Amino acid sequence: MTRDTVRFGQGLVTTKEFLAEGHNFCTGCGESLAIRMALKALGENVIMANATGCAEVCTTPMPYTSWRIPWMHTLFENVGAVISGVEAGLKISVEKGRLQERDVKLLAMGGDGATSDIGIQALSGAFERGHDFLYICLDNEAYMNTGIQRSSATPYGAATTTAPAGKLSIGQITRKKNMPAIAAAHSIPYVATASPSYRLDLMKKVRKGAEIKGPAYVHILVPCPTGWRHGGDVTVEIGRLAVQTGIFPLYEIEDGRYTLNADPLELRPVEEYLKLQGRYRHLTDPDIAQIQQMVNADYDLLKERVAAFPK
Ligand SMILES: Cc1ncc(C[n+]2csc(CCOP(=O)(O)OP(=O)(O)O)c2C)c(N)n1
Ligand SMILES: [Mg+2]
Repeated sequence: MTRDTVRFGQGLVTTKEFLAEGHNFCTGCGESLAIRMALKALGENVIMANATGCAEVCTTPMPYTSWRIPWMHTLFENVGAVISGVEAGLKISVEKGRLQERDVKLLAMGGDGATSDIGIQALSGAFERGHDFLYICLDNEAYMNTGIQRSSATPYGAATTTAPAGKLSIGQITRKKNMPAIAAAHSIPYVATASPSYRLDLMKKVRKGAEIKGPAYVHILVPCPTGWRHGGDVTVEIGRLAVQTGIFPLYEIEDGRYTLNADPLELRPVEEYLKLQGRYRHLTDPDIAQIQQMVNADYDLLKERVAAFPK
């Protein structure tokens, strides 16, 4: 152990911060927490590409940057293609003898919109070609930096500016797209879900994903005080409740095999999670009962997948 490291599970993690202070993330932003943890897990030997979204807008107001690692901004839709190019370039450099070896990790990051909507084609291609990189989706369940518009990751019943709740509408009327399952369907070696409320679990998964050869995908649910309409002081609690209610279970999919990382013996009622957030304030008791049923069914399905691969 040196002055720059602290104990982390069986190993060590740096005390350095790679996302500098002075950024413009909102108070209590779950995304900024997740980024700090992920970068600590990876260390400084990393090249990162970042799709347009809160993480980019809040960190690089001209002429400043909060990134203490090599970082590039990509379009909203093409971070999967850009990281593919970086990886291919490094590979050629090794093949041509300009580099002895590739000793740098590659990280691509995008919001839920950049990942599950507009960037899914570029990401799918990168997975299919088998580039060696880690992709992190920071899922705050809407297009937040542009004004809380719904995405395909917005959950059923949540109010957004483009799926508002009212007399005739419950808000979002579609189900949340299952992006981890879509990533796993590419037969990539590693897929996981994570939460900044479970920080050691998050950091282990990020490190594992970056170290595994080939594409890896880590989907992180990040509470958003502005878009979800909750206080910045309950961000971590809301993240924990998402897991404990079964709304956002923590699991890994390795070569198609599912493992649950946190399996509460009894799930807490979804109402405990929903009632802390203004985006769900309009829900009636029957609406909440319906969401409870959906969550139970999804959780049962996940457990069936886990049970298919006994340890
Ligand atoms: C082709 C294109 N369409 C629209 C935009 C405007 N735009 C920038 S970021 C964004 C939404 C980002 O949402 P998400 O990926 O979920 O990231 P968040 O802001 O929530 O972190 C939109 C609509 C754009 N930059 N490019
Ligand atoms: Mg988003």
